[in-house]
Amino acid sequence: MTERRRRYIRMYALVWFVLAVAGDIGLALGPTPPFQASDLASSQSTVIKILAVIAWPVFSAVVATIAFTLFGNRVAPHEGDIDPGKLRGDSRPQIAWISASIVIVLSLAVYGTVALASDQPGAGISTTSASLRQPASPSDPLEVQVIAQQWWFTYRYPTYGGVETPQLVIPVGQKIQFHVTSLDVVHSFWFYALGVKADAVPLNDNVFTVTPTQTGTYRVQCSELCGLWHGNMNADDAMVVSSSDFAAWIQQQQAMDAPILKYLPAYSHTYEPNPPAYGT
Ligand SMILES: [Cu+2]
Repeated sequence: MTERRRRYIRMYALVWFVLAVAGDIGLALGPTPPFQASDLASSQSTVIKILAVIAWPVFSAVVATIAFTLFGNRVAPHEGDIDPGKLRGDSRPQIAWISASIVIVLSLAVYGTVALASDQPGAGISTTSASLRQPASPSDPLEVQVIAQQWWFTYRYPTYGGVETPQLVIPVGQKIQFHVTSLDVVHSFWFYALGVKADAVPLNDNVFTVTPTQTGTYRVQCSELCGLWHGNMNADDAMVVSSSDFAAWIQQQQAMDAPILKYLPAYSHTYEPNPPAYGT
């Protein structure tokens, strides 16, 4: 290896190292995404941070390689031909590249799978039948149904007589079991602050559990292109409130909804589209 080449590799390593370390310090100490309002959201922030810290040095290596290939490898006319080095037949960089890729990909796959499994025990498509439940004990999750339809969301609370509301209000510190379904096309329920996004599919009951940890007013929106007014399918009035405020609110909703409740279909985890879109 010529002295020029050694200097070149040392310079490359130094630039990569500085880029990687500076970026990683920034990522580790910098602000996390502003979705911290639930148990799920905090663990997602941690996962995103760890993935970013691992990915940044790889990204820096790619950028440094492109920069050095473009600018560092130039040859002045008077220098004549130089040997650029060969990868073929040199197993060291090949083995290093393949082993590093295997280690990074496999460890991220294991980490991601474990994090996902521990966040969402029992999540997925529900097979239980729906029923109007008695008010939950504090340890029981509060069931809240999200019904997507062109082009808004409504919410039903089976614990409170199946009352349906256009606004989402949930109590802080209480485990909430969302049941997401749709009346027409595929939508997606995205409650950014809670760190949850769930597909709303007709005739499917998509279940996930989350415990909100901060009171506040939040945005929910549809994140699946669902027709002409998809862009308007959002609301800034989803609220996480204290349990006494929730009790007062749900009582008020029940009183308001009482005259029309009998016209609603019975509470169910899915609803037949009307007119039926499936079969005849
Ligand atoms: Cu939608």
